[in-house]
Order: sequence, then structure tokens, then C-alpha cells
Amino acid sequence: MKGKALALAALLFCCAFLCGCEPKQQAEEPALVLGFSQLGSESSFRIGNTKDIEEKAKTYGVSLMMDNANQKQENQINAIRRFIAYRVDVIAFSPIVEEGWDNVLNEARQAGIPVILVDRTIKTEDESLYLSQIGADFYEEGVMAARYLMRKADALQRDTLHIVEITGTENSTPMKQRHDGFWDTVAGDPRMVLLESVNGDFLRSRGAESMRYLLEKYGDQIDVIFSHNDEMTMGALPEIEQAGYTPGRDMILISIDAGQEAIDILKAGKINCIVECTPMLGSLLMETALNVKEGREVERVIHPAERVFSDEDDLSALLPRGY
Ligand code: GZL
Repeated sequence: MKGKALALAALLFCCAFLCGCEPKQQAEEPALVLGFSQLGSESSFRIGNTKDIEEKAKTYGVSLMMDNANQKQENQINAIRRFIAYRVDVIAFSPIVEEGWDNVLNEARQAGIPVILVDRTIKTEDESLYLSQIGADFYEEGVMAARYLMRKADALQRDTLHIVEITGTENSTPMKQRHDGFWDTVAGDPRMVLLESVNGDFLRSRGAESMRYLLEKYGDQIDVIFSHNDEMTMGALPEIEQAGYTPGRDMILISIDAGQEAIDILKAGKINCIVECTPMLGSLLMETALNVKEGREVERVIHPAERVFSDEDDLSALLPRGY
């Protein structure tokens, strides 16, 4: 009897295999449900960051609830509350500014939902409100920008460089730390003279407005523009040219992010230096969130590796940036 049953089972399996009707697969349970509040779509960095997180969620089998806050903190707070109500496994978000998160993160903690910060960070008295912060070392980005400028001053044998700064979103981590990293580094260098810092909110349109204002006020005095991101640099470039100056030659341009559009302009000689701020944080986020769900230890601060691209380099073999 047993031999006949085995033969029948083998026959059925062969039939199933030959007609391609393998046994029904159980629907895969997601590895985890992750709620992510993205701050907006203000730059190629941000768009690249969103795209990478969406792609890596698929790669890691993570069920992703993505919300775009369109540059408003209240929208991020509301999204986090929706994630709590939905009882996601982990909440992650890129805080548009550093303050004002304690209440909603306390609600997440009371609901037993762990929180991961992505890209930017928050200011809080209660460090237990989040488990990990994954993002660039913005202070170091400012330092790298300043070190490039000091090398450039040496190469040009300049006694003085008058600098204008176009900063990112007020009270955001990248704005505060890029500013501090840059000015702390040049503090001891008498050649470096700040004319004025103006806020461009990381936006192309505001970068143009800021550059127009600075050109009208300082004109020929400007030797260096230190811009906190590529979007604002792109906005500033046509203003510089329309005022009759050659960017990259009459004025030294230093930017941050290193998206493809800006890299192409660096290669064309109109930007002198771009400090990389990689948006490709998706794998780090998924791995950290999965570790959190499994109850494994995670690092408190995770910085991706970043480099500088400048007119000191041969960029001919540089691979496409992907953002
Ligand atoms: C930095 C990120 C900044 C980018 C800008 O990690 O927060 O925000 O440099 C973006 O392009 O707007």
C-alpha cells in the first residue's frame, strides 16, 4: 500500500510541476511595517533620499508607509500620530527643524513604538525619545568646505577673501552645523572675512533671491559664495552671470550635496567645490529598523561615508550620482 501511495504522490507532484501549478505560496508577511515621515521635496537630495528609501524597503521586504510633509513640521507631527494609530512596528522621520518633537515622540514611546531619526536630528532633553540617528556629519561637511577654501587661498596666494554665505532652513541641523563647522575652521585664518550670511531655506528660488540681494549690496567685493546646498547654488548661478561675473573664476563657489546637476556644473568649471551629502540612507535605515524590531542593539549615531569633489580633482571617471 505504502509503495502505491508514494508512487501516486510522485505522479501528482510531477503533474503539478509540469503544468506549473506549484502549491499555493502563502502571502509573504512583511519583515516589518515602517512609518516614515519625509519632510518635503525641496531638493534633488530630498527626492533622491525618498526614492532610495522606497527602493530599499522593497529590497528588504519592509512594508513602508511614506508621508510627505511638504516642508511643514505640523504635517510631520500629524503623520507620526497616524503611524501610532496604525500601530506600525517602527517610526522613522527626517525632522525639518530641531525643536518641537518631545510631545509626539512621548506619544510614540507610550505606544511602545521605537523611533529612528533619518538625515537630520532633534534637540531634546530626553535622549530616550529616539533610538538611533542615521545621517551625515553636517559639522564635518562645513569643516571640509572650509579646508578646501583655505587650500584655494593658498593656491591663489590671496591675502583676503570676502565671503557671503547662503544658509539652509533656519534651526535645522544641517544649517546650524554646516555654518559652525565652516566658521570654526576658518576662525584662525585672517584671510577669511564674512560679509554677510543670508537664509535661503535650501530652496532654489530663495537661493536666487539671496544672491540678487548680496550682489546688489556687495557686488565686486564678493570673492566666495558658501552655499549650504546645491538647490540654492543653482538658484544663485544665473544671478551671478546676469550681474556680469563668471562663477568659478570671478567668484569661488562652494556647495553641498553633490547631485548630478551640480556635479556637471562643477565639471564645467562654474562651481569650485561640492561637499557630498549622500541621500542614499535607505539600506542603513532598513537594517537599523529590522534590528530594532528584532530587539538587537543599534548604534546611537550612524554617519555614512562622504567625500569632497572639487576643481583639484580629475572627475572624468566619476560614476553617475543617482540623484
Ligand atoms: C542634509 C539635508 C539637506 C540637504 C538639502 O542631509 O537635510 O536638506 O543638504 C536638503 O538639499 O534640503
